Amino acid sequence: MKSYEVNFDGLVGPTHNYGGLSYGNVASQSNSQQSSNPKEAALQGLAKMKALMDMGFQQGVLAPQERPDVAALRRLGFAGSDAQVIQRAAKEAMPLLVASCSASSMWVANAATVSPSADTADGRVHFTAANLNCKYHRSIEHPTTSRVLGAMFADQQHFAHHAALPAVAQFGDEGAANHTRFCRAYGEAGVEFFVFGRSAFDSRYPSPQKYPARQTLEASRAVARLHGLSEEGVVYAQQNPAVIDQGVFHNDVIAVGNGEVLFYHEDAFLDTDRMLAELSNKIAKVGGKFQPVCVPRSAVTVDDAVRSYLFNSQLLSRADGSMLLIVPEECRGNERVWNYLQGLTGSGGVIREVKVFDLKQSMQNGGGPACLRLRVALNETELAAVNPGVIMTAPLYESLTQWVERHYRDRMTENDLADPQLLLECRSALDELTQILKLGAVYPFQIN
Ligand code: SUG
Repeated sequence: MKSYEVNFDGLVGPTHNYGGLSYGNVASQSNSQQSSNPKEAALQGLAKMKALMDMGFQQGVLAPQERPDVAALRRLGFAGSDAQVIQRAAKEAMPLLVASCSASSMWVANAATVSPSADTADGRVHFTAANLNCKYHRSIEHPTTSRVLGAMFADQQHFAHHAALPAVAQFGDEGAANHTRFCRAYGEAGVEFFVFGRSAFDSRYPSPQKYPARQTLEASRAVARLHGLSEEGVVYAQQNPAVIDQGVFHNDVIAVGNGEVLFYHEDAFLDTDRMLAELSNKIAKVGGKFQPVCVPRSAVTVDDAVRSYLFNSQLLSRADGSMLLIVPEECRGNERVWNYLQGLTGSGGVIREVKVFDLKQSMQNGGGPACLRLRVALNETELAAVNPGVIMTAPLYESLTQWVERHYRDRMTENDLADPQLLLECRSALDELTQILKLGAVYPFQIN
């Protein structure tokens, strides 16, 4: 049976702004308070989806969340009508209003961890929504994420959904941003690679000194258990705490894997040799031949990686077995990175082509091509069971583009977030979106 990797990209929501909300994420902090352009952000994301679809890849779309999150503000004690809740938050606690307006759900690599049916004990595709509990503005995403994923992958014969892990730092879980799967073919059993930043219960693992390690070993192990993965099908590795302190807040800022290939920076992990040997052995047991591609620090520094987002790229398999790397424009802007990429594609290795995309609106908040997509490996039968409303087609691209043109503002600052009119605009846009994507009622304003 045929199988595919389907990339579901997050559609950027209408409140996209630069809130400076993510301590440890260099771009988010350095662009704090700049004015953003939600319309441009959404169109840049849609252009990437369309381009990948046109290249013959399977492409889907994941809906944004209801923002401002008035219900979240009510839980923090702001009362009255919806407009009053927003006005009171703006007056008394602007940072909380900004957090409740974040369009951060666009970075769907953090929405969930997904295990394909070939790896799981019950032969279903498993999803665990990420609790994202390291940052308040992201911790409020998972209930809606679960409803949206449930509406996209509704068939219980093929899809199993798990609620987010307990919302405490000891089970900090950032979803697929710290998870990669290696396999010979998408429909065959693979090896799932979980990368954590620290251990909550075992002090033998070192922690970063400056910035938070968002993912714990205990969270990764819990997800593997929930998904029914076998011991033989899993490898755990620790992120180098020194790179977290340089701004590598997720492993997908310093490594990306696909098929039998791991493209990573020399400084990405602790105990790298042991990890590579374990990956090689376990991948061999499922019939694959592991191909690590290490980028030396002499060619690209960790700082280059953080600024250019070289590793936050999409590594895609082409029909001839070679691979294509989708990188952000910022890679072309960094001489060392760009030189490295020219050498890489010209070397006769597995990565043969690089395609560049302008994703500046998302990049300025620390979200590159890989952050914007959730990978779901599906066989033909499972793909047929996905809600067809969320699979990208030329007509869907057209209607989403027109929807963005109709509803989105082209400029957003902190002051705009305090405008109660914005809430009405967003709700009417999202109400229409759920019809376009055939999701049913998934947002709090549609349910309560
Ligand atoms: O969680 N930025 C996101 C970026 C997530 C990137 N995802 C992956 N690497 N997979 C974060 O730090 C910034 C929001 C603001 O500051 O307005 C933000 O949430």
